[in-house]
Amino acid sequence: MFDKVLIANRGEIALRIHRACREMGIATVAVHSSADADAMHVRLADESVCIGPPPSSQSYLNMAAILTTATMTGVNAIHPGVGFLSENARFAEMVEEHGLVFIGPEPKHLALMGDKVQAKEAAIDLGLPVVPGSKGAVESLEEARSVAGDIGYPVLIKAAAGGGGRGMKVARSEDELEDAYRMARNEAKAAFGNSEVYLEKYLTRPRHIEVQILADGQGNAIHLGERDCSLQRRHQKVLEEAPSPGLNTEARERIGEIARQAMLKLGYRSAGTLEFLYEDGEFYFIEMNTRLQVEHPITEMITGVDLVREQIRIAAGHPMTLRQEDISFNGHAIECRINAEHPETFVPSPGQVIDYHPPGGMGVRVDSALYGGYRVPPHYDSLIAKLVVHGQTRNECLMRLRRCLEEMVIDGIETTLPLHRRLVENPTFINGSYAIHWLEEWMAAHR
Ligand code: MV4
Repeated sequence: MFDKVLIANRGEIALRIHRACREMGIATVAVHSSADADAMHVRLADESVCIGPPPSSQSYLNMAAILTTATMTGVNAIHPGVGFLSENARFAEMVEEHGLVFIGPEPKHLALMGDKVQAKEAAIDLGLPVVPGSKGAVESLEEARSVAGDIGYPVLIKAAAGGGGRGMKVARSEDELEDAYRMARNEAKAAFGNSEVYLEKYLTRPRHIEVQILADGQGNAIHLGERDCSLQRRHQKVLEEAPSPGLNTEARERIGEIARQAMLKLGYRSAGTLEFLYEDGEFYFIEMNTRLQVEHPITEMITGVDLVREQIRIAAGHPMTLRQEDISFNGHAIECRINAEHPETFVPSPGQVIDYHPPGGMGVRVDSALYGGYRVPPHYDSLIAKLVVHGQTRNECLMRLRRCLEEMVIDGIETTLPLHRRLVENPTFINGSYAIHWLEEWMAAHR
Protein backbone atom coordinates (compact mmCIF):
# COMPACT_ATOMS: atom_id res chain seq x y z
CA MET A 1 0.00 0.00 0.00
CA PHE A 2 1.05 3.61 -0.52
CA ASP A 3 2.85 5.42 2.35
CA LYS A 4 2.01 8.91 1.15
CA VAL A 5 -0.47 10.39 -1.33
CA LEU A 6 -0.67 13.87 -2.86
CA ILE A 7 -4.23 15.20 -3.15
CA ALA A 8 -4.41 17.42 -6.24
CA ASN A 9 -7.67 19.15 -5.35
CA ARG A 10 -9.37 21.45 -2.84
CA GLY A 11 -12.54 21.86 -0.77
CA GLU A 12 -14.81 19.10 0.42
CA ILE A 13 -13.49 16.50 -2.04
CA ALA A 14 -9.87 17.02 -0.94
CA LEU A 15 -11.08 16.47 2.62
CA ARG A 16 -13.01 13.35 1.59
CA ILE A 17 -9.85 11.86 0.06
CA HIS A 18 -7.73 12.91 3.05
CA ARG A 19 -10.15 11.07 5.34
CA ALA A 20 -9.91 7.85 3.32
CA CYS A 21 -6.10 8.07 3.34
CA ARG A 22 -5.98 8.68 7.09
CA GLU A 23 -8.18 5.70 7.80
CA MET A 24 -5.83 3.57 5.66
CA GLY A 25 -2.70 4.80 7.47
CA ILE A 26 -1.55 6.80 4.44
CA ALA A 27 0.10 10.21 4.97
CA THR A 28 -1.26 13.10 2.88
CA VAL A 29 0.22 16.06 1.05
CA ALA A 30 -2.14 18.93 0.29
CA VAL A 31 -1.42 21.33 -2.54
CA HIS A 32 -3.16 24.69 -2.58
CA SER A 33 -3.36 28.06 -4.25
CA SER A 34 -2.48 31.23 -2.34
CA ALA A 35 -6.26 31.84 -1.96
CA ASP A 36 -6.62 28.55 -0.06
CA ALA A 37 -3.87 28.95 2.56
CA ASP A 38 -6.55 28.84 5.32
CA ALA A 39 -8.50 25.95 3.83
CA MET A 40 -9.48 22.92 5.89
CA HIS A 41 -7.80 20.45 3.52
CA VAL A 42 -4.52 22.31 4.06
CA ARG A 43 -4.92 22.36 7.85
CA LEU A 44 -5.61 18.64 8.13
CA ALA A 45 -3.01 17.28 5.71
CA ASP A 46 0.32 16.02 7.06
CA GLU A 47 2.16 18.40 4.72
CA SER A 48 1.03 21.21 2.47
CA VAL A 49 2.61 23.13 -0.38
CA CYS A 50 1.43 26.35 -2.04
CA ILE A 51 1.63 25.72 -5.79
CA GLY A 52 0.52 29.01 -7.28
CA PRO A 53 -1.73 32.07 -7.36
CA PRO A 54 -5.55 31.91 -7.08
CA PRO A 55 -6.55 31.18 -10.71
CA SER A 56 -6.86 27.37 -11.13
CA SER A 57 -4.99 27.57 -14.44
CA GLN A 58 -1.90 28.52 -12.42
CA SER A 59 -2.50 26.31 -9.37
CA TYR A 60 -4.88 23.30 -9.35
CA LEU A 61 -4.37 22.82 -13.11
CA ASN A 62 -0.62 23.49 -12.99
CA MET A 63 0.75 20.05 -13.87
CA ALA A 64 4.43 20.99 -13.56
CA ALA A 65 3.95 22.49 -10.07
CA ILE A 66 1.97 19.47 -8.88
CA LEU A 67 4.47 16.94 -10.28
CA THR A 68 7.41 18.86 -8.78
CA THR A 69 5.66 18.91 -5.40
CA ALA A 70 4.96 15.19 -5.66
CA THR A 71 8.63 14.46 -6.33
CA MET A 72 9.89 16.81 -3.61
CA THR A 73 7.58 15.42 -0.94
CA GLY A 74 8.25 11.79 -1.89
CA VAL A 75 4.67 10.63 -2.42
CA ASN A 76 3.87 7.29 -4.09
CA ALA A 77 0.68 8.41 -5.78
CA ILE A 78 -1.55 11.34 -6.77
CA HIS A 79 -5.31 11.45 -6.26
CA PRO A 80 -6.79 14.02 -8.67
CA GLY A 81 -10.24 14.23 -7.02
CA VAL A 82 -13.04 15.51 -9.27
CA GLY A 83 -12.86 18.21 -11.95
CA PHE A 84 -9.46 19.90 -12.45
CA LEU A 85 -6.99 17.25 -13.75
CA SER A 86 -9.08 14.19 -12.88
CA GLU A 87 -9.91 13.23 -16.49
CA ASN A 88 -6.78 14.58 -18.15
CA ALA A 89 -5.06 11.70 -20.00
CA ARG A 90 -1.86 13.67 -20.50
CA PHE A 91 -1.59 14.38 -16.77
CA ALA A 92 -2.18 10.71 -15.90
CA GLU A 93 0.58 9.79 -18.34
CA MET A 94 2.97 12.36 -16.87
CA VAL A 95 2.28 11.05 -13.36
CA GLU A 96 3.30 7.57 -14.56
CA GLU A 97 6.38 8.96 -16.32
CA HIS A 98 7.44 10.42 -12.97
CA GLY A 99 7.34 6.90 -11.50
CA LEU A 100 4.16 7.69 -9.54
CA VAL A 101 0.70 6.14 -9.51
CA PHE A 102 -2.31 8.04 -10.84
CA ILE A 103 -5.27 7.06 -8.64
CA GLY A 104 -7.70 6.60 -11.50
CA PRO A 105 -8.05 4.78 -14.81
CA GLU A 106 -5.40 4.12 -17.42
CA PRO A 107 -4.61 7.13 -19.67
CA LYS A 108 -6.01 5.30 -22.73
CA HIS A 109 -9.43 4.98 -21.07
CA LEU A 110 -9.39 8.65 -20.02
CA ALA A 111 -8.65 9.59 -23.65
CA LEU A 112 -11.25 7.20 -25.09
CA MET A 113 -14.11 8.44 -22.90
CA GLY A 114 -13.04 12.09 -23.24
CA ASP A 115 -13.87 11.96 -26.95
CA LYS A 116 -17.65 11.49 -27.05
CA VAL A 117 -17.70 10.13 -30.63
CA GLN A 118 -15.09 7.49 -29.78
CA ALA A 119 -16.84 6.79 -26.47
CA LYS A 120 -20.11 6.10 -28.24
CA GLU A 121 -18.44 3.81 -30.79
CA ALA A 122 -16.77 1.95 -27.92
CA ALA A 123 -20.11 1.74 -26.09
CA ILE A 124 -21.71 0.04 -29.11
CA ASP A 125 -18.82 -2.47 -29.28
CA LEU A 126 -19.21 -3.11 -25.55
CA GLY A 127 -22.89 -3.97 -25.93
CA LEU A 128 -24.29 -0.84 -24.27
CA PRO A 129 -27.60 0.50 -25.61
CA VAL A 130 -27.08 3.93 -27.23
CA VAL A 131 -29.35 6.67 -28.59
CA PRO A 132 -30.08 6.18 -32.32
CA GLY A 133 -27.95 8.60 -34.35
CA SER A 134 -25.02 9.12 -36.69
CA LYS A 135 -22.33 6.47 -36.97
CA GLY A 136 -19.42 8.52 -35.69
CA ALA A 137 -18.95 12.20 -36.50
CA VAL A 138 -21.14 14.07 -39.03
CA GLU A 139 -18.88 15.62 -41.66
CA SER A 140 -21.32 17.80 -43.61
CA LEU A 141 -24.76 19.43 -43.53
CA GLU A 142 -25.89 16.96 -46.24
CA GLU A 143 -24.88 14.05 -44.04
CA ALA A 144 -26.66 15.63 -41.05
CA ARG A 145 -29.84 16.00 -43.17
CA SER A 146 -29.68 12.42 -44.30
CA VAL A 147 -29.14 11.00 -40.76
CA ALA A 148 -31.88 13.23 -39.31
CA GLY A 149 -34.24 12.14 -42.08
CA ASP A 150 -33.58 8.50 -41.20
CA ILE A 151 -33.97 8.75 -37.41
CA GLY A 152 -36.67 11.45 -37.45
CA TYR A 153 -36.96 14.80 -35.67
CA PRO A 154 -36.31 16.21 -33.12
CA VAL A 155 -32.55 15.63 -33.26
CA LEU A 156 -29.71 16.82 -31.06
CA ILE A 157 -26.29 17.89 -32.36
CA LYS A 158 -23.50 17.29 -29.86
CA ALA A 159 -19.80 18.22 -29.79
CA ALA A 160 -17.34 15.30 -29.85
CA ALA A 161 -15.15 17.19 -27.39
CA GLY A 162 -18.15 18.26 -25.29
CA GLY A 163 -19.80 16.58 -22.37
CA GLY A 164 -21.74 18.03 -19.51
CA GLY A 165 -24.06 19.68 -22.03
CA ARG A 166 -21.70 22.19 -23.62
CA GLY A 167 -22.01 22.66 -27.38
CA MET A 168 -25.42 20.97 -27.80
CA LYS A 169 -28.13 22.18 -30.22
CA VAL A 170 -31.65 20.84 -30.80
CA ALA A 171 -33.27 20.85 -34.26
CA ARG A 172 -37.03 20.22 -34.00
CA SER A 173 -37.55 20.03 -37.77
CA GLU A 174 -35.56 20.12 -41.01
CA ASP A 175 -35.93 23.98 -41.14
CA GLU A 176 -33.92 24.23 -37.92
CA LEU A 177 -31.20 21.78 -38.90
CA GLU A 178 -28.86 24.07 -40.85
CA ASP A 179 -28.72 26.72 -38.08
CA ALA A 180 -28.36 24.10 -35.35
CA TYR A 181 -25.59 22.32 -37.25
CA ARG A 182 -23.60 25.51 -37.90
CA MET A 183 -24.07 26.84 -34.37
CA ALA A 184 -23.04 23.54 -32.80
CA ARG A 185 -19.88 23.40 -34.94
CA ASN A 186 -18.97 27.02 -34.20
CA GLU A 187 -19.57 26.65 -30.47
CA ALA A 188 -17.59 23.42 -30.37
CA LYS A 189 -14.69 25.08 -32.20
CA ALA A 190 -14.76 28.10 -29.87
CA ALA A 191 -15.15 26.11 -26.65
CA PHE A 192 -12.92 23.09 -27.32
CA GLY A 193 -10.84 23.95 -30.40
CA ASN A 194 -12.48 20.96 -32.11
CA SER A 195 -15.50 21.45 -34.37
CA GLU A 196 -16.34 17.73 -34.70
CA VAL A 197 -20.02 17.03 -33.99
CA TYR A 198 -22.37 14.03 -34.04
CA LEU A 199 -26.11 13.66 -34.18
CA GLU A 200 -28.67 11.84 -32.04
CA LYS A 201 -32.40 11.44 -31.71
CA TYR A 202 -33.45 14.03 -29.09
CA LEU A 203 -35.17 12.42 -26.12
CA THR A 204 -37.69 14.96 -24.81
CA ARG A 205 -38.42 13.78 -21.26
CA PRO A 206 -35.78 11.34 -19.99
CA ARG A 207 -34.42 10.78 -16.51
CA HIS A 208 -30.68 10.99 -15.96
CA ILE A 209 -29.55 7.69 -14.45
CA GLU A 210 -25.92 6.86 -13.78
CA VAL A 211 -24.43 3.51 -12.75
CA GLN A 212 -21.47 3.35 -10.35
CA ILE A 213 -18.75 0.88 -11.27
CA LEU A 214 -15.65 -0.41 -9.51
CA ALA A 215 -13.18 -2.50 -11.51
CA ASP A 216 -9.60 -3.60 -10.92
CA GLY A 217 -8.41 -4.20 -14.50
CA GLN A 218 -7.52 -7.73 -13.34
CA GLY A 219 -10.75 -9.46 -14.30
CA ASN A 220 -13.01 -8.15 -11.53
CA ALA A 221 -15.81 -5.61 -11.92
CA ILE A 222 -18.89 -4.81 -9.86
CA HIS A 223 -21.73 -2.31 -10.10
CA LEU A 224 -23.00 -0.43 -7.06
CA GLY A 225 -26.42 0.46 -8.38
CA GLU A 226 -27.62 3.71 -9.85
CA ARG A 227 -28.02 7.34 -8.90
CA ASP A 228 -30.80 9.54 -10.24
CA CYS A 229 -29.34 12.93 -11.17
CA SER A 230 -32.34 14.35 -13.01
CA LEU A 231 -32.68 17.36 -10.68
CA GLN A 232 -30.32 19.81 -12.34
CA ARG A 233 -30.17 23.36 -13.57
CA ARG A 234 -28.05 24.36 -16.55
CA HIS A 235 -26.21 21.04 -16.34
CA GLN A 236 -25.35 21.63 -12.68
CA LYS A 237 -26.73 18.90 -10.45
CA VAL A 238 -28.79 20.20 -7.53
CA LEU A 239 -29.97 17.06 -5.69
CA GLU A 240 -29.28 13.37 -6.35
CA GLU A 241 -30.87 10.22 -4.98
CA ALA A 242 -30.14 6.50 -4.84
CA PRO A 243 -31.91 4.35 -5.75
CA SER A 244 -33.82 6.16 -8.50
CA PRO A 245 -37.53 6.59 -7.68
CA GLY A 246 -38.16 5.92 -11.40
CA LEU A 247 -36.70 2.41 -11.71
CA ASN A 248 -37.98 -0.97 -10.61
CA THR A 249 -35.76 -3.85 -9.44
CA GLU A 250 -35.80 -5.49 -12.87
CA ALA A 251 -34.59 -2.34 -14.69
CA ARG A 252 -31.97 -1.65 -11.99
CA GLU A 253 -30.48 -5.14 -12.17
CA ARG A 254 -30.60 -5.15 -15.98
CA ILE A 255 -28.65 -1.92 -16.43
CA GLY A 256 -26.23 -2.72 -13.61
CA GLU A 257 -25.31 -6.04 -15.19
CA ILE A 258 -25.00 -4.50 -18.67
CA ALA A 259 -22.66 -1.82 -17.27
CA ARG A 260 -20.61 -4.37 -15.30
CA GLN A 261 -20.13 -6.62 -18.34
CA ALA A 262 -19.12 -3.62 -20.47
CA MET A 263 -16.44 -2.59 -17.98
CA LEU A 264 -15.09 -6.16 -17.80
CA LYS A 265 -14.88 -6.28 -21.59
CA LEU A 266 -13.15 -2.88 -21.70
CA GLY A 267 -10.62 -3.98 -19.06
CA TYR A 268 -11.41 -0.80 -17.13
CA ARG A 269 -9.59 -0.10 -13.87
CA SER A 270 -10.75 2.19 -11.00
CA ALA A 271 -14.06 3.80 -10.09
CA GLY A 272 -16.19 4.97 -13.00
CA THR A 273 -19.72 6.02 -13.84
CA LEU A 274 -21.78 5.18 -16.90
CA GLU A 275 -24.36 7.86 -17.69
CA PHE A 276 -27.66 6.91 -19.26
CA LEU A 277 -30.85 8.62 -20.27
CA TYR A 278 -33.91 6.57 -19.29
CA GLU A 279 -37.21 7.07 -21.09
CA ASP A 280 -40.23 4.76 -21.54
CA GLY A 281 -38.47 1.84 -19.88
CA GLU A 282 -35.34 2.01 -22.08
CA PHE A 283 -31.77 3.00 -21.22
CA TYR A 284 -29.53 4.93 -23.62
CA PHE A 285 -25.81 5.36 -22.86
CA ILE A 286 -24.65 8.97 -23.32
CA GLU A 287 -21.25 9.35 -21.63
CA MET A 288 -18.83 7.78 -19.20
CA ASN A 289 -17.19 9.64 -16.34
CA THR A 290 -13.75 8.20 -15.68
CA ARG A 291 -13.39 9.55 -12.13
CA LEU A 292 -14.90 9.70 -8.68
CA GLN A 293 -18.06 11.80 -8.71
CA VAL A 294 -19.29 14.54 -6.40
CA GLU A 295 -22.45 12.53 -5.66
CA HIS A 296 -20.60 9.29 -4.75
CA PRO A 297 -21.67 9.47 -1.06
CA ILE A 298 -25.28 8.45 -1.77
CA THR A 299 -23.96 5.18 -3.23
CA GLU A 300 -21.74 4.75 -0.16
CA MET A 301 -24.77 5.30 2.09
CA ILE A 302 -26.88 2.56 0.48
CA THR A 303 -24.08 0.01 -0.11
CA GLY A 304 -21.73 0.62 2.84
CA VAL A 305 -18.77 0.55 0.42
CA ASP A 306 -16.08 3.25 0.81
CA LEU A 307 -15.52 4.12 -2.84
CA VAL A 308 -12.39 6.20 -2.26
CA ARG A 309 -10.78 3.45 -0.21
CA GLU A 310 -11.55 0.92 -2.96
CA GLN A 311 -10.20 3.29 -5.60
CA ILE A 312 -6.93 3.66 -3.67
CA ARG A 313 -6.62 -0.10 -3.07
CA ILE A 314 -7.16 -0.79 -6.78
CA ALA A 315 -4.58 1.86 -7.77
CA ALA A 316 -2.07 0.20 -5.43
CA GLY A 317 -2.51 -2.99 -7.47
CA HIS A 318 -4.63 -4.99 -5.01
CA PRO A 319 -7.12 -7.26 -6.78
CA MET A 320 -10.67 -6.41 -5.70
CA THR A 321 -11.99 -8.71 -2.99
CA LEU A 322 -15.56 -7.43 -3.26
CA ARG A 323 -17.79 -9.55 -5.51
CA GLN A 324 -21.14 -8.60 -7.00
CA GLU A 325 -22.90 -10.97 -4.60
CA ASP A 326 -21.35 -9.06 -1.66
CA ILE A 327 -23.15 -5.88 -2.73
CA SER A 328 -26.61 -5.30 -1.30
CA PHE A 329 -28.71 -2.18 -1.37
CA ASN A 330 -30.01 -0.88 1.93
CA GLY A 331 -32.61 1.88 2.09
CA HIS A 332 -32.52 5.25 0.37
CA ALA A 333 -30.09 8.19 0.28
CA ILE A 334 -30.38 11.78 -0.94
CA GLU A 335 -27.66 14.39 -1.42
CA CYS A 336 -28.39 18.12 -1.44
CA ARG A 337 -25.65 20.19 -3.01
CA ILE A 338 -25.26 23.39 -1.06
CA ASN A 339 -23.61 26.12 -3.10
CA ALA A 340 -22.47 29.61 -2.17
CA GLU A 341 -25.02 31.07 -4.58
CA HIS A 342 -28.23 33.05 -4.45
CA PRO A 343 -31.02 30.40 -4.17
CA GLU A 344 -33.09 31.87 -7.03
CA THR A 345 -30.65 33.59 -9.39
CA PHE A 346 -27.69 31.27 -8.71
CA VAL A 347 -25.37 34.29 -8.72
CA PRO A 348 -22.21 33.27 -6.82
CA SER A 349 -22.00 34.59 -3.25
CA PRO A 350 -18.43 34.24 -2.00
CA GLY A 351 -17.41 35.82 1.31
CA GLN A 352 -17.05 35.10 5.00
CA VAL A 353 -19.14 32.46 6.72
CA ILE A 354 -20.13 33.84 10.13
CA ASP A 355 -22.01 30.92 11.67
CA TYR A 356 -21.79 27.32 10.54
CA HIS A 357 -23.88 24.62 12.16
CA PRO A 358 -24.10 21.31 10.30
CA PRO A 359 -26.94 18.93 11.20
CA GLY A 360 -26.15 15.51 12.65
CA GLY A 361 -27.76 12.45 14.12
CA MET A 362 -28.81 9.10 12.75
CA GLY A 363 -28.28 8.59 9.01
CA VAL A 364 -26.74 12.02 8.41
CA ARG A 365 -23.44 12.84 6.70
CA VAL A 366 -22.18 16.31 5.81
CA ASP A 367 -19.18 16.48 3.48
CA SER A 368 -17.83 20.02 3.74
CA ALA A 369 -14.59 21.89 4.31
CA LEU A 370 -16.45 24.82 5.92
CA TYR A 371 -15.85 26.27 9.38
CA GLY A 372 -17.12 29.38 11.16
CA GLY A 373 -15.10 32.38 9.97
CA TYR A 374 -14.01 30.67 6.72
CA ARG A 375 -13.89 32.92 3.67
CA VAL A 376 -15.31 31.25 0.56
CA PRO A 377 -12.94 32.41 -2.19
CA PRO A 378 -14.48 33.71 -5.43
CA HIS A 379 -12.14 31.80 -7.75
CA TYR A 380 -13.56 28.28 -7.71
CA ASP A 381 -16.67 26.11 -7.97
CA SER A 382 -19.28 27.34 -5.50
CA LEU A 383 -20.06 23.93 -3.93
CA ILE A 384 -19.45 24.37 -0.18
CA ALA A 385 -21.26 21.46 1.44
CA LYS A 386 -23.05 18.23 0.62
CA LEU A 387 -25.85 17.23 2.95
CA VAL A 388 -26.28 13.47 2.58
CA VAL A 389 -29.13 11.71 4.36
CA HIS A 390 -30.05 8.03 4.60
CA GLY A 391 -33.32 6.35 5.61
CA GLN A 392 -34.69 2.81 5.49
CA THR A 393 -37.30 3.99 2.96
CA ARG A 394 -37.51 7.01 0.65
CA ASN A 395 -40.15 8.50 2.91
CA GLU A 396 -37.99 8.11 6.03
CA CYS A 397 -35.11 9.67 4.10
CA LEU A 398 -37.31 12.64 3.11
CA MET A 399 -38.56 13.18 6.68
CA ARG A 400 -34.97 13.14 7.93
CA LEU A 401 -33.81 15.44 5.14
CA ARG A 402 -36.48 18.03 6.06
CA ARG A 403 -35.35 17.83 9.68
CA CYS A 404 -31.71 18.37 8.65
CA LEU A 405 -32.52 21.30 6.38
CA GLU A 406 -34.29 22.94 9.34
CA GLU A 407 -31.25 22.44 11.58
CA MET A 408 -28.53 23.47 9.16
CA VAL A 409 -27.13 27.00 9.48
CA ILE A 410 -24.71 28.74 7.11
CA ASP A 411 -24.80 32.48 7.87
CA GLY A 412 -22.90 35.35 6.27
CA ILE A 413 -23.28 34.34 2.63
CA GLU A 414 -26.16 33.35 0.37
CA THR A 415 -26.56 29.62 -0.13
CA THR A 416 -28.90 27.27 -1.98
CA LEU A 417 -30.30 25.93 1.34
CA PRO A 418 -33.62 27.82 0.86
CA LEU A 419 -34.05 26.18 -2.57
CA HIS A 420 -33.66 22.73 -1.01
CA ARG A 421 -36.16 23.60 1.74
CA ARG A 422 -38.75 24.45 -0.94
CA LEU A 423 -37.89 21.47 -3.10
CA VAL A 424 -38.47 18.88 -0.34
CA GLU A 425 -42.04 20.17 0.09
CA ASN A 426 -42.91 19.94 -3.62
CA PRO A 427 -45.44 17.22 -4.60
CA THR A 428 -43.64 16.34 -7.87
CA PHE A 429 -40.38 15.89 -6.01
CA ILE A 430 -42.11 13.98 -3.21
CA ASN A 431 -43.78 11.55 -5.62
CA GLY A 432 -40.51 11.12 -7.54
CA SER A 433 -42.03 11.63 -11.00
CA TYR A 434 -39.62 14.34 -12.17
CA ALA A 435 -37.42 14.21 -15.33
CA ILE A 436 -34.39 16.28 -16.43
CA HIS A 437 -36.19 19.51 -17.38
CA TRP A 438 -38.60 19.59 -14.42
CA LEU A 439 -36.51 21.65 -11.97
CA GLU A 440 -35.89 24.47 -14.45
CA GLU A 441 -39.55 24.52 -15.47
CA TRP A 442 -40.68 24.57 -11.83
CA MET A 443 -38.28 27.40 -10.96
CA ALA A 444 -39.33 29.42 -14.03
CA ALA A 445 -43.03 28.98 -13.11
CA HIS A 446 -42.26 30.23 -9.60
CA ARG A 447 -40.74 33.60 -10.48
C1 MV4 B 1 -29.30 14.23 -24.58
C2 MV4 B 1 -30.58 14.72 -24.23
C3 MV4 B 1 -31.64 14.31 -25.00
N1 MV4 B 1 -31.46 13.47 -26.04
N2 MV4 B 1 -29.16 13.38 -25.61
C4 MV4 B 1 -26.83 16.91 -21.51
C5 MV4 B 1 -25.49 16.72 -20.93
C6 MV4 B 1 -24.87 15.62 -21.66
N3 MV4 B 1 -24.22 14.76 -20.72
C7 MV4 B 1 -25.95 14.94 -22.40
N4 MV4 B 1 -27.12 15.75 -22.26
C8 MV4 B 1 -28.29 15.44 -22.86
N5 MV4 B 1 -28.21 14.56 -23.90
C9 MV4 B 1 -30.23 13.02 -26.33
N6 MV4 B 1 -30.06 12.22 -27.37
C10 MV4 B 1 -30.68 15.59 -23.15
C11 MV4 B 1 -29.53 15.96 -22.46
C12 MV4 B 1 -29.76 16.85 -21.35
C13 MV4 B 1 -29.52 16.44 -20.04
C14 MV4 B 1 -29.03 15.19 -19.74
C15 MV4 B 1 -28.79 14.79 -18.43
C16 MV4 B 1 -29.08 15.65 -17.39
C17 MV4 B 1 -29.57 16.89 -17.66
C18 MV4 B 1 -29.80 17.32 -18.97
C19 MV4 B 1 -30.30 18.58 -19.23
C20 MV4 B 1 -30.52 18.98 -20.52
C21 MV4 B 1 -30.23 18.12 -21.58
